Amino acid sequence: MNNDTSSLFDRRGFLKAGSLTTLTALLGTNIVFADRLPKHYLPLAFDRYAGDGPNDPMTTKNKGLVILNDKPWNVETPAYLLDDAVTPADKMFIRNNGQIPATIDIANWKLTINGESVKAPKTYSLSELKTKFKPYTYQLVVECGGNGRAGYFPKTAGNQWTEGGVSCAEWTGVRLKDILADVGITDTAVYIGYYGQDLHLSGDPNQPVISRGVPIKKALEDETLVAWAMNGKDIPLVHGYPLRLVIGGWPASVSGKWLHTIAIRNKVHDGAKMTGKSYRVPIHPVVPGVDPPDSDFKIIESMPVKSVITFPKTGLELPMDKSLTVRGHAWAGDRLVKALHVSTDFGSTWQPATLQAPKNRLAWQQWTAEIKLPLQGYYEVWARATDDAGVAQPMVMPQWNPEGYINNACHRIAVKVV
Ligand SMILES: Nc1nc2c(c(=O)[nH]1)N[C@H]1C(S)=C(S)[C@@H](COP(=O)(O)O)O[C@H]1N2
Ligand SMILES: [Mo]
Repeated sequence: MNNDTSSLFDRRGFLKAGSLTTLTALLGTNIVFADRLPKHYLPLAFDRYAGDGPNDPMTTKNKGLVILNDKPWNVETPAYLLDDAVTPADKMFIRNNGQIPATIDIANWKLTINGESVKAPKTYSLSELKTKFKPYTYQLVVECGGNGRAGYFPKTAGNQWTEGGVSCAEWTGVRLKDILADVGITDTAVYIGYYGQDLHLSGDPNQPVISRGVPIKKALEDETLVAWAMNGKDIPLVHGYPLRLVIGGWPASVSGKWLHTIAIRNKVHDGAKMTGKSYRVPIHPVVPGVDPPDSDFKIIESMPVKSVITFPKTGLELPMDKSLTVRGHAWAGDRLVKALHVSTDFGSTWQPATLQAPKNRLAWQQWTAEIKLPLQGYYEVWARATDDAGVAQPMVMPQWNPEGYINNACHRIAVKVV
């Protein structure tokens, strides 16, 4: 049970009187046998929260997503719900640092390009963006830098993502490089930084929520999009409507939602969550539990090679003598995935899976493997991807880091042959 819901219980693990009122209000009806709820038991309706209003992202999500936090909304997708080649909106994880904008003035939405390294600032309306530049569509992997955090020991603070802080949707928009060519940038440009319209949790409009970016070289890649559509439709509000910066392969925190401004900086961008330890890892490996000074940290750039098993769901019971086709996705930040292997004997032996090419650069790749499980009993299926530089996923926890980022350990599922 997550921290957020544990506050509903008293020290002995029984629902607090006030909590029962809250739960009843959210449900819209009473819990008949509330007095018989076991200790620490949160009714399933809340574990798989159904949503309660127009600005509540869960009203647009399928049941089965897991709420890690609702202030701000952080919702993860269990691995088996990531089975689609292109992640649909209702199965896309949510990571917010502040409040979802309460109102979007779509008629007056503008994108401004400014900063030290533009010849002159320039502003575009949405319709100018859509008509002035050629649109492109790419499938792009968007993975939270904290995906996998739950696998670190000792535990690190933050949302305890397991495998599901990742998506690969089809984004449509214009290339940032085309916009910047139109604006005109100078050769002092080093970095970009985005600004979005979300509000700080405190409600203070002067407090920035998050403003991150990438080096100018990454910003000028073909696949770096200023997008207005996801999977052929308007971007859902919770994922950044009406405009979003989408940069595949790097921590998803660089893909700014509710985008209204991009600054072209003559130095490494210093917006909210660019500095200190945010989205940074120690320069040198550290002993687990040791937190070095900020100056010993570097910004996370390309995400490491990783894969997920999306079928079957962990816990499958398989009749004896039935073969099983296991499948999933693999991705490797700016790199290509070159091979995917599976093991059913805890990593003693590995067999190659069939691996597809990505739809485009920075998209994830589908894989399948036919496995045979010879005897009755408990098995685990492990999947391990290798990138085109020969780097493979670690089977166990990779280098621990104080903020719990970039855990790319192999995904495993349990299968029982009965
Ligand atoms: N404006 C804005 N953009 C943002 C964020 C945010 O809080 N505000 N969160 C970032 C982080 S940390 C992640 S992981 C992704 C999550 O994108 P999603 O909610 O569409 O899956 O959005 C990024 N872009
Ligand atoms: Mo994130």
